[in-house]
Amino acid sequence: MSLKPTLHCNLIGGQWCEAAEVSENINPSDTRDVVGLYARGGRDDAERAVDAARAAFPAWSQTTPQLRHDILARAAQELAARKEELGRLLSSEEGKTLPEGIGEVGRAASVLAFMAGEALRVPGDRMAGLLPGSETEVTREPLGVVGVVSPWNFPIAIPAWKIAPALAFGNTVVFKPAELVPGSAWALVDILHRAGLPPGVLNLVMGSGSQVGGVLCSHPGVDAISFTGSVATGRRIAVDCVSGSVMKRMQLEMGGKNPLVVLDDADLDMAVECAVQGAFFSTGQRCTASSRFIVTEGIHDRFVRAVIGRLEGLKVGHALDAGTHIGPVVDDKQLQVDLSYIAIGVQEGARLAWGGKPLNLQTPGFYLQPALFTEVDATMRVAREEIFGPVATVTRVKDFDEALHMANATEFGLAVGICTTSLRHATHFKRHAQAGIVKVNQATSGLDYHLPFGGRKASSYGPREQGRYAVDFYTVVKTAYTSV
Ligand code: UN1
Repeated sequence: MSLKPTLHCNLIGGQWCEAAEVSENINPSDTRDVVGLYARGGRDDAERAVDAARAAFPAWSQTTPQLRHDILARAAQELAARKEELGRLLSSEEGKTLPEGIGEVGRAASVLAFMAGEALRVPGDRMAGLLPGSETEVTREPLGVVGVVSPWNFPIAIPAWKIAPALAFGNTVVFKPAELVPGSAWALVDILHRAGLPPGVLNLVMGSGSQVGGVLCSHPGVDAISFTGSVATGRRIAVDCVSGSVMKRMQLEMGGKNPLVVLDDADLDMAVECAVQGAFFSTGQRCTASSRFIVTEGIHDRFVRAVIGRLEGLKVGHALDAGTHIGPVVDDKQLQVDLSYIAIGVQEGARLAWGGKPLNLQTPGFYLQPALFTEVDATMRVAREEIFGPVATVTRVKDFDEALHMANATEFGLAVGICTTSLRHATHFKRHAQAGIVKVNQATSGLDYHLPFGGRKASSYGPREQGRYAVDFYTVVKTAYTSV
């Protein structure tokens, strides 16, 4: 038996390839634990991967839907069968709790199974043309090479919901996962590769955003970019995507500052569950997390007391420990961001009603108590800027109208929620919320994989991800006219 730890390589043109550098995948629950060693590719690797994806495209785009279905369905089965093992890997590298990690792998398997079916359901239209005898057809074709750039907070589900539709509709892919979580990405690619993808159809290049991501967004051989990450990176990608000779199609999923409105008539227990689940589980590291609780006067004090009561019962700890409710922050950089915002909130005059302290536990990790700010004015930075950690603010409002206005008064527009028993208010809120996703009596985060996902304003750019709507991004429409 070799003592040398296995190096997980990039996949380029069907070959597992080493790279000039190697990175250690560190467990945020215990920084002494190296989860694995992963190749760290550079610009050359990315360029070779784009060439391989281009070369594979003509044949792959002509494969039958049945073949593409079968490969995705096989991969879905393996992923589902290995969800405990891969959930452990995911939780070890990202820090979400084991049930959350296993749940995410299960979700990725469901995405693959759903998208396998979508390969068989590519829609089209046939209509009478306007000239005598003219027949028209509207068909959809694959785009070409898709660059997938994914974030660290959903290390397997987000790659799955970008890669699976790309492949289902006949595109080839170069995939650059987030540097912090190469393990889940590698496992997903390995499974898809062994499920029968021809060489070059799916390429994996682990490496930095500036090098690998930079090549994908500027290379004329890439037709489209699907990205999830920060607004700042999204904007840079957008500029790169339109600056080259080929203007690339883009799907950018970025930040959120998602409100949860709680009205006087809400079921208090339900509102507290929605708030705590939406804001603090998965360590608040979800672009759909509720970070602004907007609460009407009559329920405000009871709501705050009950949320604090619930937070008191939550254990922050090692992601793999059975009793843990909230895992660590993903890394030191993000922890420092969270702590700096907590300090900013205090300076701005908000009241830190609960938590917000870093914790020293048995294992060295990036542990942070969830933080709840009250007496928050909507103009404060903690109420306006995305923090991406377990930090939420409570702002008191007079009535529903003020709550709705405040919910919409943000540059973001991803997910919004309301807790109410009033059909009138729920309906009005659904109609007037300026967001891609509206939840009534449900946490803002946690989404169904068969429904479209995406936001408005600074949160998103381009067509929706997921469900049947994925076809709009991953195919290009052709309109044919025929006279006989
Ligand atoms: C969820 O809330 O279940 O990066 C999914 C994110 C989103 C996905 C959220 N793109 O947090």
